Order: sequence, then C-alpha cells, then structure tokens
Amino acid sequence: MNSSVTYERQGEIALITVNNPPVNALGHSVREGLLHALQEAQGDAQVRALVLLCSGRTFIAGADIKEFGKPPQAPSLPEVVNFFEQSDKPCVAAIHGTALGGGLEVALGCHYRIAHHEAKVGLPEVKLGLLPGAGGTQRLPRLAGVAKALEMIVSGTPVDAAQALKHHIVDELFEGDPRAAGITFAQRMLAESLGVRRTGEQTAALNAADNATLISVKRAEMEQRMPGAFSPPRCIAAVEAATRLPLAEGLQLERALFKECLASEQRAALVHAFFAERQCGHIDGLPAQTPVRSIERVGVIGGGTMGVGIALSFVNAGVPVKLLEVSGQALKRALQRARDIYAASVTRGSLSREAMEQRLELLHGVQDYSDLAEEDLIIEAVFESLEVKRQVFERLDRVCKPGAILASNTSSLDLDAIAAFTSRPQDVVGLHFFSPANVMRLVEVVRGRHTCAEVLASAMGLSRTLQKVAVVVGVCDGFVGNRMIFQYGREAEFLLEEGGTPEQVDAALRKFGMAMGPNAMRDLSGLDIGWSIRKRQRETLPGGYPLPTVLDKLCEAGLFGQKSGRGFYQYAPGSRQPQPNPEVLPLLEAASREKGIERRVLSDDYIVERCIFALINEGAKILEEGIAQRSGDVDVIYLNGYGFPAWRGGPMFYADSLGLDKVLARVQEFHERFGAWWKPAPLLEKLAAEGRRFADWNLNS
Ligand code: 3H9
Repeated sequence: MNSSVTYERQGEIALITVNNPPVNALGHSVREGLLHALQEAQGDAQVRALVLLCSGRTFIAGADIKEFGKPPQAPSLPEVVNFFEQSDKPCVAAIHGTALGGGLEVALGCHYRIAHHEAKVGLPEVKLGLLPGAGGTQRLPRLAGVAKALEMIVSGTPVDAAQALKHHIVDELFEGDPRAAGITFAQRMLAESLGVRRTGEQTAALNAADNATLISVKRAEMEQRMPGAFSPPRCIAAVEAATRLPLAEGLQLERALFKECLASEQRAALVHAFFAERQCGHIDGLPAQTPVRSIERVGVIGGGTMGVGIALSFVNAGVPVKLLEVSGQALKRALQRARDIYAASVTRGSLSREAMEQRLELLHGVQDYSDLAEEDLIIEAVFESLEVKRQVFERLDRVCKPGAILASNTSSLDLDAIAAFTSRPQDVVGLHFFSPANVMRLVEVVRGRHTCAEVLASAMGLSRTLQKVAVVVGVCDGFVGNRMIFQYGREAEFLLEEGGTPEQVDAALRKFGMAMGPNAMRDLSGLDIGWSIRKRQRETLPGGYPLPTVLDKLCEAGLFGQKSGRGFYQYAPGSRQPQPNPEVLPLLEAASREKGIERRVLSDDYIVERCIFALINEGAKILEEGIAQRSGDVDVIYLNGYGFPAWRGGPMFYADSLGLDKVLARVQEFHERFGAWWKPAPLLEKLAAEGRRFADWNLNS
C-alpha cells in the first residue's frame, strides 16, 4: 500500500480512499495503490462490498497530465479500470467535486455510482487533444446512450449531478459526506443483494436504431466546426466502435486511437495550453501568500458596450455593481443595454427570466462620483483619451475610500501616466477586458510601475470570481495582445495591396485555425477604430515604418464594417453573414497602383507566414522587454482573446514547434524584402542560434 491510496475495512465493507492532492490525479502511485487495494479486498474473505472514494476537494480529476509523453509505467489505467469491473464483489464509487476523464472512467468501472448533488462528471480529454483512453468511449454509451455520450465526449463539457442521474451515469445523488454516503450505499448493496453489475456487459442503451445517423451527423458537424482538429474525429470513431463491436474489441480500438492522439502534436499543444493557463497565476515578485483586498462592491464608469459588459461580468458572479454615467440619458441607455443583453439570453434559452431579474437587481445606475465612495473596486471604461482619463482619475482620487482599487480598462494608454493623476498610484492597476466583456474570458492585468503587490494579487484573484483568465502584463502601447495584433493586422493589410483579396486572406488564416479572418474581424470591430489609431501612429512611429493605406481608402469611401452594412464585406440588413463586397477590389487595385505594386497571386502558406510570423517576432520583443513574464502567458492571451487555435498551443508554442531557426530564416527574408519593421527580435536570433525554445526562456535566464 502507498500513501496515495489507503485501504481499510469496516465490517464487511472495504473502503478504498484516494488521497493525492490537489486533484487526486491518477499518477503512477495512485494506479499502483488502487490495484493493491483491490487485490487486498479480493483476497479478504470477510469483505463483501467495496467503496471507492476520495479525500480532499474532489473525486479523481483524471490521468496525471504531467505523465503524458513520458515512458508508461505499469499498471496502466485501463488495467486498473478492468480490475474494478471484473471484481466479483460489488463496488460503488462515491463521487464528490469533479469526476473527470480517467476519474470518471474508474467510476464507470465500478458497479454502482453515487454522486454528491453538487458534483460534476465528464470526459474532457478532447480538450487536451486526446480521447478517453481507459474505457470511457465504450462504457459511457452503454449507460447514457450514444447521443449523450457523443455530446459529452466530443465537447468535453462535464454535466452536473442532476444530468448524470437523468442519463443513468450515476445511480443516486447524496448530500453531505461521501464516505458516509458510500458506506450507507454499500450496506444497502448487502442488505438488498445488489450484486455485481458490470457496465461493459450492458447493451440496452446501445440499441437505438438511429446510432448510425447520430454518428454521421456529429461527424459532419465537427468537420464543419473544427476542421484540422485531430482528436474529435477519433472520439467519434471510438464511440462508433461501441455500437458495433464487443467490449474487448471496442476497448482495443479505443486504445489504438488514444495512442495516436497521445503522440500527436496537437495533444502536446493543448497540454501546453492547459498548464500555461495555470502558470499565469505564478507571478515573479508576488509571493503566493500575498494578502488580497476583499472586493464585494464594484463601480464601473462608462455605460458603453465595454462598461456594460464589464458590469455584467461582475453581476453574473453575484457582485453588486454601481454603473456611473453622468448624463441621465446615457445612463438610461446603458441600463437598457444591460437589459437587452440578458433578454437576448432569455430568448436563446440560456437564462431564465427570474435569473435575469435577480441579476438586474444587482445593477444600480448612478450619476454622481460621490456614489462610488464606498466601492472596493472602481473600473473606468470611458473614452480612450489621456485627458478624459485624467478627469476621471482625479475625481476618483477625491471621492474613493482609502484602499479602494482604482482600475483602468485602457487598451493602449500609459497606465503609469494614469496612476500619476492620483495621489495613490500604488492602488492603480489596469484591467483590460476584451469585448464583449461579459463573454470573453481574457483579462490583461496591467501592472504599473507603482502598483503594489496587494492590489496586483487582488486583481489576479478576480479571475476566479469572474471565471476568467487573467494574465499580468507590463506597460507599453497595446500591452501584449493589441501590440502584437497590430503587426498581424498590418501584414494582413499589406497582403491586400500585394494581390490578396479579403476573402482569400481570411480563408487562409481560418484554414490555419484562426476563429475569424483579420478582415472579417475588422468589419466586426469597426474599421474606423483602426483608422483613428493609425492617425495617432502616423505621428509617433519612427521612419522606416510604412503603413498600408487600404483601411484609409475603405474608410474614406464610407465603408466602416458591420456597423455601416459595408466594409471588407457587405452585410444584408440585420445579418452578420459576410458577403463579398464588389466595391473593395477597385479600392485595393488603386492602393496597389499608387504604391507601384504589381498585384500577384499569393499562396495560403505565404499569407499565414506573413501574418503569424509578425505576431511571433513581436511576441519575442515583448518577452525580452519583460512586458510578459513567460512565453506561455503570451500564448494564453492569444488563445483566450484573439481566437488563436488552441490545438496549435498559441503563437509562441507554435514557433517553438516549427523550430526557431526556421522562423528566424523567414523573418530575415521578410526583413530584407520589406524593411525595418521586420527586423528580427534579438531574442529570436539569440534562441535560434542557441537551438533553444521560447518555452525554456525567462527574463533571468
Ligand atoms: C485523462 O484522464 C486520460 C484518460 O482518459 C486515459 C488515460 C489512459 N493532472 O485547475 P486548477 C493541477 S486526461 C495533473 O487550478 P481548479 C493543476 O495544474 C485528464 N495535474 O484547480 C494545478 O497545479 P498548480 C482528464 C493536474 O480547482 C492544480 O492541479 N482530466 C491535473 O480550478 C489545481 O488545478 C482533465 O482534463 C491533472 N489531471 O480545477 C481535468 N488537473 O497548482 C483537468 C489539475 O501547480 N483538470 N492539475 O498550478 C481540471 O479541469 C481542473 O484542474 C479541475 C480543478 C476542474 C479538476
């Protein structure tokens, strides 16, 4: 026996308890411990029933992801699960917290499952580029039916306890202590002769006549939604096997498909993304024990799209918000906007009318700064001008209580200059939300020169409250995300001058995996925004930085994107579906002519390299300047804020996987051909020369 799994006997009941903090992952010692415990229970003539449970905050959260890519160590997880299933003494799993991946698979190997009423169960392997590899694809359909199993395995989204009960994944729900509930159920098994009931031997739920249709519909849906993704089609193939093969053969096929996924680059990228997201919380110079300020009341200044989105993020998390607009008219519009957003969710069926009213009760409109005197955190989301920010922060400084956190949602202005408008720069931090703020997961937390540790830790802690991903960034124009996207957007525009069309450039980047093409994205956010940033940059950028003129031409022609119904694409009234806009090509041709560029045919690969390598080169500069702490942080920003394909791991991981020498060679070519703005980042040159990766580098190395 080992310390990760304990075995004890209470009368005729054996209790097997996993104890492997923080999430009871199924590392080697747990698998070994489970096997030994099972063997002991089998060999003990006094034992007539088994209970499997976990100590700590959760049931088993899955295989130990840190072991992927390392040499396998026996016993394998499928062996352990099979051993449970083959037990000739009935066993019950008592689930609390989350039973995920291999954790649920172990529970499916048990003969009965009971779950705490707040528990969740799921098979999230697909999110790591895998498929359930310890029988999940064969056993879940046998309990829940093919439709539910496909939905859970292909989406990776867990279901709550009530759903699990409804779909026969668990047999009963309990309240209170899992140990007591497990023992009570085991006593009942003995009293009522609830004997061995092996999931693998059940077939009733597999007998739906329309399994073939369900599977082909799901296949077509995934091809459409996630072209290029490696594991989803394999998840479907494994579930299909459950519908046509005996258990042993299905398990064999599942194992083979699992191994293919395990060896894939996409699995490596997705596992990187998983750990990178968790690493973001580990911040240089910020000890884990740093105290945080309590944030129970929040003020938001500015009732535009951004301000309302930020306010709703808090309201959704149950935190009351005062939304300030000085003009009564503007305040009325802002509150109506909030109501409209919720009403749309009610219409879609994702929110009940009662929940909408409860949330709206947490949102209070105010018109006077003195109404914000007692708030713990105030976030301004006003017009992006330093002068306007000055007025706001001077007022906040006058009215807010000592210790209040003063945050700016600026996406590009100098946070240190903003902090200097107050007498308490240590309390000022940037909270750069992404639009729509109530939907997007990412927040860039901007650490100013004087932001104190407590305020930074409190700002980072918000990510848990709001269920968002927070990444610390330093002060510079555009921080991490927008500073990089500027380079990407600039290349996308130059490509239009060189011969590309909006449709072709967008299609090439979508094929690469970007959620949206850059031109459709610009239409969505409004071309006039880039136009005004461009005017500012023309004044500040050093010589040698030519800017494309395509956007200017479109704006001059009144093409502002979706908001005007015409931009790079045109849109039917009320529709967001882009259609080719015949006005655009003549404008592109004029731009090319004016610059003396002969338009040519561009390949998709070339389009991708120009745009993505521009991101990577800027990302390297950002790392070297210490604006981001590690390459994984840059990746997390791109995966959560800019629609970069998760299965490529983020731009910096993608560069590492290509090899930095290869990236550098292309950047050098572009530099020679196009000029100064393609100058290779010194860090890229250094790491390429040393044969290293961004992932191995940190500021102090
Ligand atoms: C699988 O099971 C394959 C099988 O089908 C077949 C095998 C043959 N392993 O997220 P948190 C760490 S694939 C190792 O902040 P929360 C995490 O890195 C697996 N470590 O907590 C962090 O470390 P640190 C399928 C893990 O309360 C710490 O635990 N399962 C694992 O917000 C706390 O994590 C999954 O994909 C792991 N499996 O959320 C589930 N999980 O403190 C993945 C976590 O050093 N896990 N860590 O930064 C989760 O979704 C969440 O962690 C969970 C808890 C919901 C459980």
